[in-house]
Amino acid sequence: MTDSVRDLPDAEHPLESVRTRRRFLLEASLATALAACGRPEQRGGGEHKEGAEARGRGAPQANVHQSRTGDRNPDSQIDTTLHHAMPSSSAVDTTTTASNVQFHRYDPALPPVSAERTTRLHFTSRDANIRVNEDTVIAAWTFEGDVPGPIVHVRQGDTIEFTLTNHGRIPHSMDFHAAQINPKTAFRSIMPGESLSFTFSPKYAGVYLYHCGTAPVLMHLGSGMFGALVVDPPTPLRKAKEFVLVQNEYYLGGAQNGIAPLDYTKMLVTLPDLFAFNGRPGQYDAAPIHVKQGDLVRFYIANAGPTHSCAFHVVGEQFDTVYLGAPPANAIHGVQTFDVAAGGGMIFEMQADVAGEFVFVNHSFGHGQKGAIGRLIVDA
Ligand SMILES: [Cu+2]
Repeated sequence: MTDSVRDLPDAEHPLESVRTRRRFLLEASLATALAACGRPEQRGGGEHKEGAEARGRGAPQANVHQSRTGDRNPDSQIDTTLHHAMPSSSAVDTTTTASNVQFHRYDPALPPVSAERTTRLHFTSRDANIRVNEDTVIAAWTFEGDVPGPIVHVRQGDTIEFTLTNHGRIPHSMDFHAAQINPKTAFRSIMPGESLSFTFSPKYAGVYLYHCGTAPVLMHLGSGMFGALVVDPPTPLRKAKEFVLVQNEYYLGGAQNGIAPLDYTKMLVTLPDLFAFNGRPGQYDAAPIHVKQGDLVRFYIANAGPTHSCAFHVVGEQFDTVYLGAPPANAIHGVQTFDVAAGGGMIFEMQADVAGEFVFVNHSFGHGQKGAIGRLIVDA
């Protein structure tokens, strides 16, 4: 039970009757479920850094490779069982303190696309303490130790060979919104120490969320397990200064050693403490994004939520083009603000023809005020 609900006796808490029923089901089923999972096994080999490897173009087909333990958990209902055993907040590692956790700015620049047509990704899921601003360090669950996880950049029709290795303390999984694949196998949860691999080929261009899909998804998304995958169309869009912004919400529990867990009960209430672009509230206000006058600026906006939308707006500018779906089609022009749904992604373009300082913001202003805000400096 977290600080925020500690003052309510369990029996009086509105969620507690649900929890009591769940606990009963848990106790009846957890032992069976864990027995079915067997012992975690470490997958050998593999690379731990994002990389690319040419495999020829061919006609890639979505494909799932089971790890050696994979066939023991073919039914994603295991998630439903396991999630009852989860804590109501991410756990704080009390062997460290917030003062040991340094801030780093998350680079919003879209990395260049590889010349190779096959991208091999090996992500680890792992716990990490992240300083999100001067006052706040969170006990996050992450892909690759950061929030968001790495920005991935490929082209439509490329092959992505993906492996997840779970270095966390609870089950995790991976759900790529750019994939068309059987989620019951590819997006299933794996236990700590296990790996799973699957292959897919993005059918459409755009900016797509990826996230942990382990139940309750709200808790895993809300604890930092998300990132963005940018898919270029076969004919590249016009040359531009390109930036990726992933919006998310934070729901903070009571800090221990200055480190705040993420609080599931607050996530259910859906009143966030903080909003952020790329995991750190206001980081691009403190250290703005720079372009030159005359540049075409392209923002890839993905919204991790877990709950609220992002009314993306640039003060003093208009979007010449917003791609609601796969570019270069699905374009609307002359747009002041457009809502990117939780779990969605859209591409926003503006010609930086006026020099100055332009605030970009979630124009649902209570949310902008809580950190979904930054500055674009157009240098003359
Ligand atoms: Cu997870």
